[in-house]
Amino acid sequence: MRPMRSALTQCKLALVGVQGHDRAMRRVLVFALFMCVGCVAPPVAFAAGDQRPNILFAIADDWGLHAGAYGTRWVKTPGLDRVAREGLLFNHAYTPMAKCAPSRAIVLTGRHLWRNEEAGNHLAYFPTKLKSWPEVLVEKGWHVGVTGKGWGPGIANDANGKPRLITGRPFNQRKAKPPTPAISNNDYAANFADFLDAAPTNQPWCFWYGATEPHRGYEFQSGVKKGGKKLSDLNRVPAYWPDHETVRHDILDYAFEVEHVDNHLVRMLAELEQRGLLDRTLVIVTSDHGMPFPRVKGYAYHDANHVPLAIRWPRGIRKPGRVIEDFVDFTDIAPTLLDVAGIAQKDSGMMPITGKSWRPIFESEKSGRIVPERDHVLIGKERTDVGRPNDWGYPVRGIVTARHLYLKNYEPSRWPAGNPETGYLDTDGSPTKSLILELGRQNRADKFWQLNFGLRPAEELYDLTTDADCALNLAAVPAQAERVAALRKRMEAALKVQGDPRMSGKGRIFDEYKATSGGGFYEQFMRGEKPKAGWVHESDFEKQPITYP
Ligand SMILES: [Ca+2]
Repeated sequence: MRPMRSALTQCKLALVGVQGHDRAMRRVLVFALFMCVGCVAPPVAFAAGDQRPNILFAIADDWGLHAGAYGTRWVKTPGLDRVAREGLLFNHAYTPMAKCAPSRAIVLTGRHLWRNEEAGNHLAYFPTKLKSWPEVLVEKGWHVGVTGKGWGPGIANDANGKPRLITGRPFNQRKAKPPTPAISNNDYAANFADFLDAAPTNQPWCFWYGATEPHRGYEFQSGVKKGGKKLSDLNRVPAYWPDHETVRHDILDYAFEVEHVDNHLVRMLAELEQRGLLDRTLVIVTSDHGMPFPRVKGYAYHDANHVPLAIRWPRGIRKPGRVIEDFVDFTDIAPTLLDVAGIAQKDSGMMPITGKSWRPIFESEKSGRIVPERDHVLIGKERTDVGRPNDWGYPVRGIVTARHLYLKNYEPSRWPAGNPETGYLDTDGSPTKSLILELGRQNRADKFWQLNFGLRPAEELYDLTTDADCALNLAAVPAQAERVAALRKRMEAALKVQGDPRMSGKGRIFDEYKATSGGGFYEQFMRGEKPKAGWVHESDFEKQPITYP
């Protein structure tokens, strides 16, 4: 679904009143004085003077861990690669929830989905009490803007029912002819230039670049026909999909859209360089979650939650060019940005933040593991798309360590990808999905259909060192029983500390929150009505009941 594009263009609210202007001005003057008396600027930002950076936050839609900097041969990403080369590349960055709206809510609040109430779901009403860091920056006098997709899909209104500018004031006027009709006509980089033109010179700014690629749809075979790629460029296909020409095309079409995202990033970096702003800007490049393919987007496997992350900030990052092995996640973004903006969490008006600032990583000179306690992340999911009876979700919690992924599925009798008769709505329609569904119709024991659409046991365990694709569940192997119990215990202890409703038998609340659209889909469909689900294909709806082997 791409509802945010239209939602954003409809959003015509003016920027809310800029406060704290005088304070920002005073800081600029203090900094100017500091420079005038002949001091050399300190190498890191957290020393004396106003070194608050500008912030460019680039977040793609559904871009997995595929970039030149990560060794992917079939996608060209000079923008991300440059940010990594001249900054930091994170090998273990995760979203705790691999679906657009709940993932972005975690980015904005610094709190896991199980602490974000309705915003833990997809198609959600964003609670008024959850303030976002862009809203805080606006209050503190920053110039804050967004192009493309901010938070969504869902509804974020204030207490008076007025739409909130949760990621800043929209800059979407500039359009360009896209490389394929499936790609947005938003000229993101030109809109960034408009934003910079509108930025006052005496205050820092923050820009959210929310590309709507590589979200589906794709122009089929555009990777080969327009991107100059070859099917043989793919060195492998993940073990959970068939290595079929259709799947290879689908992956390369995704790659072509990734390159579109990166092209605009390259232009934005050049724009900053040309204006002499690049080195005083903190650039973060990431994605809300993995690929919009079966068993990835909307799931809780490694490829779903593992995201690209590169950060460039010459004034705040020591010894650029480092590769970081610490486990970091999206709850860390809010505290990091408040930290670099010089805003204490207690002065932010935000609900208590779970994550921790990346400042120790920025200021370290080490590569590899830096902060010892960053040795795992917690992940999970509640309701994503509609389509199950009673608008139920598929609740999961999990823990990722350097060696393992452990998952607990709380309702294993439910269909993980959504009900078959209602088109497996938790998985976007795609050539890969259609192919695997067809394999399932020919044989319900087909391993690909089972892996992508079949029922799951209550617990899953994967050894990431031998099975990064998470295709071989070890949870039922007797030799693993102790490990399963230890990971479950560790995960549940951490979730209890956070007050996760699932840990106190109140997890049903996530199923009871109303969806902003599509609620009651299953019941309407079963009554013979034709509720809309534009993100799947007509052929995704199973006509025959599933006879499970
Ligand atoms: Ca997304």
